[in-house]
Amino acid sequence: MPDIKNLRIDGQRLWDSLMEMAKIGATEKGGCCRLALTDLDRESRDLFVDWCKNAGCTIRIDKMGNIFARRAGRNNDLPPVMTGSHLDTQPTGGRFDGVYGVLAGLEVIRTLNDLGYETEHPIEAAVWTNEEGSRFAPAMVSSGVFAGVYDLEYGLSRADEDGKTMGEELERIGYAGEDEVGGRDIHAFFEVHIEQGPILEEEEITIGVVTDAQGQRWYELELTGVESHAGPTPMDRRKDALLGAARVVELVNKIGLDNAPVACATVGMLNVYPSSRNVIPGHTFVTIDIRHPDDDVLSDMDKAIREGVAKIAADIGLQSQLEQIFYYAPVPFDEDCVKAVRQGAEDCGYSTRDIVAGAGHDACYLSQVAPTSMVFVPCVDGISHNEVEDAKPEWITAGGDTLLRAILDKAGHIS
Ligand code: HGY
Ligand code: MN
Ligand code: MN
Repeated sequence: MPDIKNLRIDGQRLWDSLMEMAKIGATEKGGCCRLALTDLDRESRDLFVDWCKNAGCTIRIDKMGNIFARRAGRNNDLPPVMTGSHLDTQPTGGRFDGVYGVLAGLEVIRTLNDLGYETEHPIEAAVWTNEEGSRFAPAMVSSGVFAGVYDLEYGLSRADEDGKTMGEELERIGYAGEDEVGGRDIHAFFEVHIEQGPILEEEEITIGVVTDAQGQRWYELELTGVESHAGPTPMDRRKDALLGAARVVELVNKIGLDNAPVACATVGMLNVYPSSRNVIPGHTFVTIDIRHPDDDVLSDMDKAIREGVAKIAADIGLQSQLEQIFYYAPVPFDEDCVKAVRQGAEDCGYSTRDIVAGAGHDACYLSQVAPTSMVFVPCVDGISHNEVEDAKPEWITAGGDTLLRAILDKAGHIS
């Protein structure tokens, strides 16, 4: 039985599993498009469940479609040590965002099986439904229900642009589970993920020890003016909703820059109505995403958005309806779990640095119900939410090795 100091995952097997999974929803440019609760999401879930069953896991699915693949421990009355992430992607997603954290959890289980390692606590590899918040807003909604941030009815009622709800789509793809969502003890939760930013690669650091995650707020803004003819309508008589949206894009960008260097502010969606060349747009729908690691600054940015939008609407003569649809405060991860990640990486000889997560992750909500931390690995050019998203096999292996160590630190390992 190898000493824990020499324990490593099978990096090639993890890489091969990632490439196999990447075939589901593969896009022309080498990325993945598996929107939440589509047939492709079902296919990826089915593959994951098959692989976990082959690894001797029992499978449980809850009412939000969250999947839990469990490897028994010596004492199954103890709460599990859990790891996991998401299989759903952005429309122009990559081969690693989310899925890496899911398959790294499976790789830990496969490795413990190979070694005949028994742990005191059971171990669970989880898949959280609709982490991305792309097809169904907001993001991380199912880990949010699990953590008690949202109730089940809210979660199941999230609808896509065609009005299809998560509840209907879970039924349709056969992942409307029976288990209650959350409300059970988790001994510790770890999520491994690509950084999705440039820091680790630029500094040539292999493992990011994630100490915190920045908070974020999402808004939906409807601007209503008056459709009118692009020809005879004098410029000073227009109530142009697209002009309003254009100024909002500028406003949001300025708020991000005004709170540099860490603030982020993005308009990701802009729908124009009626979107005809010779009609002055009467209506626009705009989404706003702002983030910051300091909750007070995030509040200041919120205030600047509300005041700025009101002024833009008044200047042009538009009606505006601004709704905040998502918010969570910056997350400090559990010190003990952070230490387990740092120690695990150092035991493997990997370079480390502390880092704050710029993206949202299910771990942000799990941290409300379990001691939690994350493991980051670099990604090429820091690019993610893009089909060219890429990572080096040695980075993927390093994150898996670190995850293995952190899990064993918490699960209690019996050789
Ligand atoms: O938006 C995010 O940070 C994550 O990708 N859901
Ligand atoms: Mn992700
Ligand atoms: Mn993502």
